[in-house]
Amino acid sequence: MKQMNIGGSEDHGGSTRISRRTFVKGAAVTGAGLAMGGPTLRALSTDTAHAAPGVMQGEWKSSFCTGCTTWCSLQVFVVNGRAIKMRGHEHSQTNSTYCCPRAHLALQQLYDPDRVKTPMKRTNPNKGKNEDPGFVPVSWDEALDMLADKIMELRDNRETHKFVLFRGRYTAVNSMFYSSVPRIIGSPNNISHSSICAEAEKMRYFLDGQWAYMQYDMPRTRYVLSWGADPLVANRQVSTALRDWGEVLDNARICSIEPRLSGTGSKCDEWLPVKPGYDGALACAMAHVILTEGMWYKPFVGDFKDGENRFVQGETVDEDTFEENHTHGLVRWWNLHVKDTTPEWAEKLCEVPADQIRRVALGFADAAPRCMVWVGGGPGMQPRGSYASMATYALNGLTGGIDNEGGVLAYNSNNYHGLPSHDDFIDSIAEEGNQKEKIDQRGRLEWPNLARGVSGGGVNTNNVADAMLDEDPYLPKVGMGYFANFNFSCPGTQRWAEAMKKFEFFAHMTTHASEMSWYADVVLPVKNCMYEQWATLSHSSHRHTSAAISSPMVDSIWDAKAMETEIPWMLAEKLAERGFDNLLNFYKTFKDPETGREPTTGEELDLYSLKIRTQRYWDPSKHQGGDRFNSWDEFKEVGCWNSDEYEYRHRWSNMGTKTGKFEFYSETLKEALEKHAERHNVSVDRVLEVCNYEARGEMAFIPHHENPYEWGDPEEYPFKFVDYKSRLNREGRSANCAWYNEMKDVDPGDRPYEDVAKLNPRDAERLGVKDGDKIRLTTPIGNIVTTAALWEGCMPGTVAKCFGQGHWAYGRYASKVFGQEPHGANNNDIIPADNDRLSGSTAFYGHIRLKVEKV
Ligand SMILES: Nc1nc2c(c(=O)[nH]1)N[C@H]1C(S)=C(S)[C@@H](COP(=O)(O)OP(=O)(O)OC[C@H]3O[C@@H](n4cnc5c(=O)[nH]c(N)nc54)[C@H](O)[C@@H]3O)O[C@H]1N2
Ligand SMILES: Nc1nc2c(c(=O)[nH]1)N[C@H]1C(S)=C(S)[C@@H](COP(=O)(O)OP(=O)(O)OC[C@H]3O[C@@H](n4cnc5c(=O)[nH]c(N)nc54)[C@H](O)[C@@H]3O)O[C@H]1N2
Ligand code: SF4
Ligand SMILES: [Mo]
Repeated sequence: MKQMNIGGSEDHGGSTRISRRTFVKGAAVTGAGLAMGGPTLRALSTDTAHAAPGVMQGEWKSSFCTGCTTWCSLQVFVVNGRAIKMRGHEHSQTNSTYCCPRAHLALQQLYDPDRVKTPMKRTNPNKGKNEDPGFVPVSWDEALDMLADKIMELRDNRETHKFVLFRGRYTAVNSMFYSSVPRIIGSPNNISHSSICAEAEKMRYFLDGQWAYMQYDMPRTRYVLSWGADPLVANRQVSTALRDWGEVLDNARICSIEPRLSGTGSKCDEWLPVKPGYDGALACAMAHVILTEGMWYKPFVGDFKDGENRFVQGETVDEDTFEENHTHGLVRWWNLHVKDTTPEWAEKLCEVPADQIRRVALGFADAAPRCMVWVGGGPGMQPRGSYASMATYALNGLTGGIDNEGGVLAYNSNNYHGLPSHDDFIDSIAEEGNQKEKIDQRGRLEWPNLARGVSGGGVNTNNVADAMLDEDPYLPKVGMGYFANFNFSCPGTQRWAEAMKKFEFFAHMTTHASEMSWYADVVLPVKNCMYEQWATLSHSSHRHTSAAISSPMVDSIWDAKAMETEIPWMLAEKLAERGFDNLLNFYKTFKDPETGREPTTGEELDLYSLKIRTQRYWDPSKHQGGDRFNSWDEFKEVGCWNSDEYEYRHRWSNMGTKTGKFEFYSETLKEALEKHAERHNVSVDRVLEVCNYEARGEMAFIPHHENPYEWGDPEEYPFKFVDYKSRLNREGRSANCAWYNEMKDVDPGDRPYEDVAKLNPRDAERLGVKDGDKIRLTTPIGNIVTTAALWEGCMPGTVAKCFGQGHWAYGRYASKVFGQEPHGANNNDIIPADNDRLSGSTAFYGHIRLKVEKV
């Protein structure tokens, strides 16, 4: 009944902004006038009669942000067809009017003079880093004719599986392109970037059934362990965190567990500098303290039947003496591992002092259940990282900080309406092609990729380069890529430089020419989906989901098309001209839900697919909860739908694991691993051996410490590398924004216009390196030259450097000389390609040894 609480003072953190937002929401509910906010906004509105002198006249338009996986709902101030300012969406119950600094960079991306302005084709048949592609402008017709011919050749030769579609970021209608185009053509190869993104963190699935991102109940929490995550800078609640953090600092204790002083670390109570790769030991030691001290949260976990705590260091416990409530396997976890994981044992490994481990563990448990471990990619995205990722997350189970006030919550259920199915448009040629093994080798013995517990359930993005180089299972011939730049974003970039040469034909759909475009045969300019087309994205934070739409709100400057709708429509027309009309017929089923009209152009498909996707919000006959709008026009005006509020504890004993409980001994992982082993006719131990884990036997099914697997001999490569995201990174895409360079010192330890590597002053002194010196960082796979910055926020023995710069083929700021010389250096040139094979995740941390030399 939240919607009806017009002007009420809901407890969202006690700020007055709520009442205004609720007021606006109430207006939508009752269908009354859609007021666009208070007097200040009115002065900024199109209502010229009320505009204050000197105030720019324009309109706040609904949009969302693709800057990171937070996907905030945003608004854009548009004046005379130009976007000039960003803010959070006043109608969202999630980030409200807050946005992070990266939202503003989106304006510079939109108006970047280095955008691709028209389709281009390659004139130099040779491909390679040192081969200028010789791009020349072509018409859309010519570019798509070339692509359609290549696809028809695959169909004629019955080798449609040799078509590959790479996807990075996307919008909520992506399946109509990403899933449907390959399947209708006849290829199993839609390859997303997920495994270079966040799969290891999702190993929480094997404890609580969530193969998903999480939200965090910041206003109510009393203790935060920010673990290999930097919530004020990265991760997936940034705008909400920026709004709520002051309150969290007032009400809660915050500890940052990271090898470097992060943005969040500089705004917290305590920093636990953990040696890279030893998070599993630290987490298990905390669990040991919580159990031996009898501090677990009994209403969630349960207790000894007679109330006597038998968790004594080194002693096994009879499982029958303990009765669990909403958890499973606590005593088995204790007996197999945690009974021995004392803080003193962990200190030797992770270098965090034992008394600090003890104190933090007790403080954390004392706040239970209003406490949370906010697990980021740090502990998990490492070879063998799955088990550390699970170990850090297990503390949420011990303290009941899961699905509870002040704890870790799942996302609110997604309320988008489904899109039409492509099943009726798969012909026999396509069916045959779709049966072929996927190019990324997922599901093979050495690639369990256990997304959602399924053997081969998750993608293997970075392995595609090796698979192509080995032509195993086969060599793809025709590729398309959109919103992706694996030549830059995947560790071991050298492999992609070679692999991309092997495509007979590659089409890159992009706003900016990039390293991947360099290997393309045609470059297709796409619209910026935040401003230039119809689109939607949704996200959860603050116990709500909000889904916002964008629209063609600015005057388009270049000849660009919408990536997931207009371009595939045009391709479908070209294929139909060549006698293959299945894709076009499929898109014709995307009828306007208001009028029943079939789309006749790509623009119409763009609009109708959005209307279908959001139909539950604006069509009362389809309503399934949350904000209620009475018509498309009414929804379009507001542009943002909010779900009902998240209900605490609804997942307790209903977790989506095999037992329905929070599993400290994971029956769910056991089943998944056994199925994968069975598929290959081997034992689970053999799977673990092939996949480079230390665990054998029952250890395979519990969170535990594994020694990090490292590349490079410690004698030759004495340092460890700490890679992380910049506060200004819009993933790999913002480095050509002037503001990015100018304001780079918003990252602690960084410098404007520089791409520095940070060293602890004590290490630097030993090496004779001074601040500002040029240094070479060398790992077993390569080296980069960069500028040294001496910084106490870097643990001795480590080198910390932001990911994001070092583009050699982006724009005028990102590259010194386009196509030749980068500005700064790409971390992925020195990060060896390795994986956490259970999750399928690419490794970015823990395994990278390096040496540092003055040049
Ligand atoms: N600013 C910004 N925010 C973003 C993005 C962005 O590009 N820029 N991208 C979005 C995307 S796509 C994603 S997937 C999410 C990812 O969100 P996160 O998973 O939170 O990713 P990172 O910020 O890379 O966090 C990894 C952290 O691990 C730390 N770390 C490195 N090694 C270790 C280690 O051994 N142990 C521990 N404990 N920590 C370690 C690093 O210092 C870093 O802070 O972020 C999203 N948010
Ligand atoms: N070392 C290191 N590597 C990382 C990470 C890290 O933290 N450290 N982070 C990883 C993570 S979490 C992720 S998700 C990946 C991301 O990596 P990718 O999925 O490869 O995506 P990006 O590099 O963000 O951008 C891809 C390309 O999209 C194009 N582009 C830019 N703007 C737009 C637009 O508005 N629309 C369209 N259609 N195209 C556009 C440009 O060609 C750009 O190069 O990188 C991963 N790589
Ligand atoms: S947190 Fe991410 S999605 Fe939200 S405004 Fe910042 S960059 Fe955009
Ligand atoms: Mo990501």
